[in-house]
Amino acid sequence: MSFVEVLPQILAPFKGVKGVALEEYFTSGHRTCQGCESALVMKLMIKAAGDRTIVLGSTGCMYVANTTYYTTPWVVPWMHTQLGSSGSAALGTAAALKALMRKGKMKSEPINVIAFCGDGGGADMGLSAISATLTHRDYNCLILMYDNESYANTDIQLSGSTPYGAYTTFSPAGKVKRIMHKRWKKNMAGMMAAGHPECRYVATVCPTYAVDMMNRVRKALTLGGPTFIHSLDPCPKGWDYDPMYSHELGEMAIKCGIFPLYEVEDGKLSYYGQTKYLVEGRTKRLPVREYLNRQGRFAHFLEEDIEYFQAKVDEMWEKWLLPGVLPLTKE
Ligand SMILES: Cc1ncc(C[n+]2csc(CCOP(=O)(O)OP(=O)(O)O)c2C)c(N)n1
Ligand code: SF4
Ligand SMILES: [Mg+2]
Repeated sequence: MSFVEVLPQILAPFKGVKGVALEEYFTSGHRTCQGCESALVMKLMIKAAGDRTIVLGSTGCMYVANTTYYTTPWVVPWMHTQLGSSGSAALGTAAALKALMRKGKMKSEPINVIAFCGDGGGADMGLSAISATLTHRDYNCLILMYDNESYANTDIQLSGSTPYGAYTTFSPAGKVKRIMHKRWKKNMAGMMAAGHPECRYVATVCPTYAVDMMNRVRKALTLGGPTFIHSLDPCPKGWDYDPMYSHELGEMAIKCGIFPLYEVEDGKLSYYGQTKYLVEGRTKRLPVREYLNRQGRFAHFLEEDIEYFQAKVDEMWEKWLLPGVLPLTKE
């Protein structure tokens, strides 16, 4: 039996909006909320990947609202997988393709495998499966975690990715206890980058910056091996704002430095987009106040809560060994 190496697809970066492919593979037929940025992530992700792609989706809004009985917006092969299993679904599919090609049961060609998960399914429930997949250098698969900062599909419960103090159905603000959720958000991309030496590529993205986002997906797929992308997706329902402000909130999250944009390729870190300007001192970080005030989930915040939030973000930038990426401090 001869060994067949399954090469990744070579996907050159899109050069600006005009260079973006016109074809859509996530079309009409979904029932996500108006202004849902996670749906936009799906659309951009598959536009970037192209039609020779298999998409695997773990349970969550992007499964449930996208596959209402007999309807789906997906034009490429798509499969639902269990909530915590985006990692195993990605690895299993990549391994199956490789085996079928090795046995001559299907044509040997590069096929993208992308498994997506929400923050509940990825940063909490499926963390071990994602971690395991990122140790398998021999398989080409991308795991994309779309982070709407809650278990949204089951009515906005708190996840490890929910920001400090946010109102969720598990952390409602009350008269006795104003702040129910006192933990800082999990650092998912930093954790994946720092802890998985076999993982070729980790990136953070935000769909507000669509071309940048698509080019990170294209780079991950082109590099091959196991790769991971974390996107921050404003969610009008969970974050409680008018859907018309989705893009604006994404932009503010980046410009406030709450969610730094960076990529780690074979262990080498580089910042990009607005975050690069912040790191280079070309622009100043916006205060978090307006970002918080624009969202109903922080409506119970008093001045001291805003100040605490700001101090924590300042710490990410001023004290962390790699600003916004690695929460270690030097002696
Ligand atoms: C093992 C398991 N536990 C609980 C559920 C119920 N459930 C379905 S979707 C969902 C929320 C998932 O949250 P997240 O992964 O963040 O995706 P989102 O809904 O926010 O898009 C939950 C808890 C389930 N489907 N499977
Ligand atoms: S609840 Fe949030 S993530 Fe879910 S469909 Fe609505 S906007 Fe999208
Ligand atoms: Mg979620």
